[in-house]
Amino acid sequence: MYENLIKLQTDALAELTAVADAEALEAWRVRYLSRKGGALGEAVKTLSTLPREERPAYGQAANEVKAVVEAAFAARQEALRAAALEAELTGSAIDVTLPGRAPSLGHLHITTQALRQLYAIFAEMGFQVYDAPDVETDDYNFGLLNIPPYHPARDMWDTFWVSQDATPDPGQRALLLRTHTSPGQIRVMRERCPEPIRVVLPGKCYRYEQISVRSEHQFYQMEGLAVGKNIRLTDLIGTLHEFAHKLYGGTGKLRVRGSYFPFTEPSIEADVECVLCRGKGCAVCKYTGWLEVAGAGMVHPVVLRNGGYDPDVYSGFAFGFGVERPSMLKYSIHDIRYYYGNDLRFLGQFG
Ligand code: FA5
Repeated sequence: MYENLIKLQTDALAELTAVADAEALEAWRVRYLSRKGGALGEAVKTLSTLPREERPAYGQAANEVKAVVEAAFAARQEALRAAALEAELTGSAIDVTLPGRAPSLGHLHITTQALRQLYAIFAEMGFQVYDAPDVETDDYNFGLLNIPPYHPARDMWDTFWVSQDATPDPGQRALLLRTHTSPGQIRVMRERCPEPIRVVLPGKCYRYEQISVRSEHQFYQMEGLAVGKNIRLTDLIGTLHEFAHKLYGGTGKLRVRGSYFPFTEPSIEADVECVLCRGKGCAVCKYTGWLEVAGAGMVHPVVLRNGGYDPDVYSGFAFGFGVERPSMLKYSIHDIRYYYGNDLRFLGQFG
């Protein structure tokens, strides 16, 4: 055997046992097995300096050393990889006995909850739910409700216009986002005439107005409409009384005041006794002891006729109120802008 090869094999194997990580292993590989300048390659090169007859034996010995050293390298590499894997598995072990993190569940929006409570209250009084569109014509939102073009009462509802087509009848074609749920009155009357009607019409309304703690440019209203023979103002007041009693509890004391809406005659506004101070006077009711809850009245004969009902035979009542404001009172929410700000810290309180 050739001494230089034996020494090379002994040194290489001894150094390999001392190799403790991948970095040291790579340095070892470069030192012994690298094609350029590796000790083994250099030893093989000395072959050409030997006498011709010694070369086959030297070549065979060099190959044997190479096989031993390469096998030792592969074994060390595998051992280091297994050790690294073991360390990783034991170091960051997952404790499967720990309790899991519960995924947070969604829930109904505060407005949806309020709407459902209102549906239930009115369902007990025999009111069905009727859905009408958000995008309306000028005619349904105003004209057919007895508010013709240029009527000053239009100033009561600042409007988002969607289109204003120049047609022979602009009132008919101009599109807008409904400013209140009242246009649904005409739709349901035209659909059901001459049957009697008892419906509530919930939905989003849109107004081009200054946003404040009490006013949003998008908010929900709920409309009520009853049409039939011999429907009277006392039926309206009784219905509002029952509604206030069920929604606000307590004595549910209700009072009505004369008011004005172009589509009702007579028109009233209904107030309930303040739910917070029970009529004594507080900041929420502005020290009056009363809270306004709804605009209402007997359906105007013009509106009944526009819906297809003969006002000499039929009569009806209608009312409309905001959906957010009652829940603001119930939960003492002082700013309507929280409702649609999508802040989960607010919404999550009503799960
Ligand atoms: C109306 O919209 C009438 N259509 C109601 C009505 C229906 C009267 C049927 C007679 C017969 P008013 O503009 O007052 O009325 O609005 C009714 C309610 O909607 C208000 O009392 C309030 O609770 C709510 N509301 C109105 N504007 C806003 C707003 N910008 N933000 C939040 N709520 C609003």
